[in-house]
Amino acid sequence: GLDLTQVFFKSISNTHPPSSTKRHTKISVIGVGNVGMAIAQTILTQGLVDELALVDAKPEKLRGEMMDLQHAAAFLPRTKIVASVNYTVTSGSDLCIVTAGARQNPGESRLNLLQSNLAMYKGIVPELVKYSPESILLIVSNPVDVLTYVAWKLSGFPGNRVIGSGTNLDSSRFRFLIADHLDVNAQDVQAYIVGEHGDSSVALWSSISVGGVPVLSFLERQQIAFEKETLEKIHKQVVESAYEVISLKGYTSWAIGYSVANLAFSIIRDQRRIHPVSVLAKGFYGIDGGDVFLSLPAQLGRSGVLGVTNVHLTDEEIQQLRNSAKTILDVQNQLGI
Ligand code: 6V0
Repeated sequence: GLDLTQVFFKSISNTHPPSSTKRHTKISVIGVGNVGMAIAQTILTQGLVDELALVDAKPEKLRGEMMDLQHAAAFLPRTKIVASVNYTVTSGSDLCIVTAGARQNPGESRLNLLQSNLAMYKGIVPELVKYSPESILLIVSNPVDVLTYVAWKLSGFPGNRVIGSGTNLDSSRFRFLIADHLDVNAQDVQAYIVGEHGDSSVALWSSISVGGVPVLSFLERQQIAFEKETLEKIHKQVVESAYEVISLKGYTSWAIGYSVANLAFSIIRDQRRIHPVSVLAKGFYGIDGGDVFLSLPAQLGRSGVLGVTNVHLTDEEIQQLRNSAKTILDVQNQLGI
């Protein structure tokens, strides 16, 4: 019969040099729920990888989501999209993003999800390691800090290759609210929330700046009524915002999608940008007492975590960070892994 491919490409293939030697890049997303799909679609819009693999426990939903994304091919940078309940499909991934797991019901805390998600991770992480032994693991399921520790333990990977999305999302919520308050662009607001992704997170007030202007000292110098109260309200709003969105729409998806795709970009494209993400924190900022993952401003690149920046913390901030570490360690110690 007629080989359409040959007919179509006959005249073109001879005039082009052999295809480039550019490395094939691949990301796998485990769990195609609200969060996994928001991440997957944002990655696609960025043309970040050559191949995107999706895995979920529900084959029909998985196939439906794969087809729905594939049907957008005419509007997107070219990306091969594959999906299976079998982990062979993830083979050779540069980055594996895990979003599988139970999510919070309205009013439920993140820590409450631990037992069911722990059992799930015992099934997922060894499979990812088997098919992509050189990959970087990026953990999103909650409670994200403890599950990042779990993934590190189960994978046997070095600490620099296991990262939790951590307070990257909290920090972007923080930047939005500060920007909204000051009527500036959120991209010009530098502000970090560190520690646990959740109720004990720590806002680093002393390092907030807008367009290079340190906010706190500026306000003090200008003798503008000190806005500490407003700022504290903003942090409280950040902590409550996930609960609020969940009670309103049932889950969160768009902001976590963009925030994780942004991390994936920094890693795959070796951007060496600094993100507040969950990393092996033992030894930093006086955190001791055990191997604990929590968010610190970390530099990310092609080999994962390149380092942790030395932000100046006030004594109060250091104390809060240690308390946050203790909250996570207390949970971890009950895991028995
Ligand atoms: P969802 O919409 O219920 O999706 C979860 C998906 O996981 C479903 O499609 C399930 O079929 C799938 N799944 C269940 N078990 C397995 C398994 N063993 N293997 C593969 N897939 C499986 O939940 P949603 O997408 O809303 O949330 C996913 C997780 O992300 C939850 O744990 C959330 O708490 C967490 N989030 C973390 C955030 C962060 O900032 N780190 C932010 C938002 C949500």
